[in-house]
Amino acid sequence: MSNIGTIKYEGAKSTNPLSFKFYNPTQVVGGKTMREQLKFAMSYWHTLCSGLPDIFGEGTIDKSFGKTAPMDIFKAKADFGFEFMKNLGVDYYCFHDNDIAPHGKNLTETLDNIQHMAEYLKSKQKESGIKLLWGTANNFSEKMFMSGAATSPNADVFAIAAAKVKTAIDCTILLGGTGYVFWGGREGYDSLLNTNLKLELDNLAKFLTMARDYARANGFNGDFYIEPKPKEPTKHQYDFDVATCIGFLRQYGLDKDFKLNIEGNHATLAGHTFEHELALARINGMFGSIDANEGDYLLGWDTDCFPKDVLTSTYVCLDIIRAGGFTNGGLNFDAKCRRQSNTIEDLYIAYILGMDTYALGLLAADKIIKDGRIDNNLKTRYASYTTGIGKQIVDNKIDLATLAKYARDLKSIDVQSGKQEYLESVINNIIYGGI
Ligand code: XUL
Ligand code: CO
Repeated sequence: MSNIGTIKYEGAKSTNPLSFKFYNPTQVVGGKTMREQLKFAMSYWHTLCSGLPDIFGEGTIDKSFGKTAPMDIFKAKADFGFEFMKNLGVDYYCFHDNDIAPHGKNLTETLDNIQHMAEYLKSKQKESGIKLLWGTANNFSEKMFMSGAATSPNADVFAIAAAKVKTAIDCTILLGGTGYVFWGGREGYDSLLNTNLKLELDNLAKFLTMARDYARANGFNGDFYIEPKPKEPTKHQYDFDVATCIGFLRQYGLDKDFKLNIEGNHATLAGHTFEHELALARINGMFGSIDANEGDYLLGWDTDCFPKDVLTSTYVCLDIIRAGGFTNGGLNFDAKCRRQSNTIEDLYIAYILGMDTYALGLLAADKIIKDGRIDNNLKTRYASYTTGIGKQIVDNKIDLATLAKYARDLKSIDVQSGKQEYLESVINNIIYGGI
């Protein structure tokens, strides 16, 4: 345990690193408190498990929390995690099956350990009021998953992955989780020379369908999420981006039960902005949950940095508001400290950074909406579709030949400026106007 106590809101003038400068949980923004709007969640894996290794070196922080026996270590992780969330006022958490319990000698022992620890987490939830946002299964770390899980060429691996997902779903239901995530892990390929693309994609859909049917039959009425990511670990991940996932889910009839868990760093790896992915999910009714983190402009992989970019958090919050806020989803910090930030104090400060960044984003997004200049410009830009020929197009009341005749009779055409720089200056004005 650390000796760091409750983190309080002290305002922007505070220089206390262990205080919120902008996140004021009880402050009402857009009709709800910041706490209700942002629904912050702790990622179990980064926060309680990762010792911060990189490919050139071992971990720099010990996360065994002073214990040596495997089960004691995992209980201590949970104890620390719940104290950490309570101190920060983080109301939710997310976990993979293997984050919460030690591996056993075989699959059955491992699954029993996970079930056992889920009971322990249930008692921790009860005494703290903290809730589970979503659960998932780690079907990518162990050697047997080297060629995928649901898309493994080996049917026994498919079965083991199914057993793990069944237990992870059971635990999610036990803990009252409102979401269940599938991040593809190693569901993808490196070479077509050894890959049966059609069978792998069909199998992936079959796997998700079985998981959906099992969970629904056992009382899970939350959302399933696919978490898109274009590459890493494989060269071609099947869940490349939001558009790819939506196409896949619709093709296999899964779009009624599945939404998307959208991660900032995954979006940029796919060559998109975070807000592009969110907006595309929203307009397709698939906006679910968020893994809030960011990449590093100079590094081309999933660096999982804590969010610090207020412009991005502003655009993300604009989209959350436009989606009507979170329902079953929330804002999970799928983020880790840099390898050199290897103290518990760094961990607190990293969450404070992330929470303040999103508080600023929410405040700015609310101002942008109330200011109205961005929305009004958008309305004016598309005004030609609200009357006359434009309205007929929108209402499906016109055909190609009639349009062609209309076009031939046009005397002049005036396409207005897109005013991008003006709009960007409005955003700067709203965000930084108070400096
Ligand atoms: C990997 C990643 C995962 C998922 C859950 O890039 O984001 O941690 O969020 O499996
Ligand atoms: Co993630």
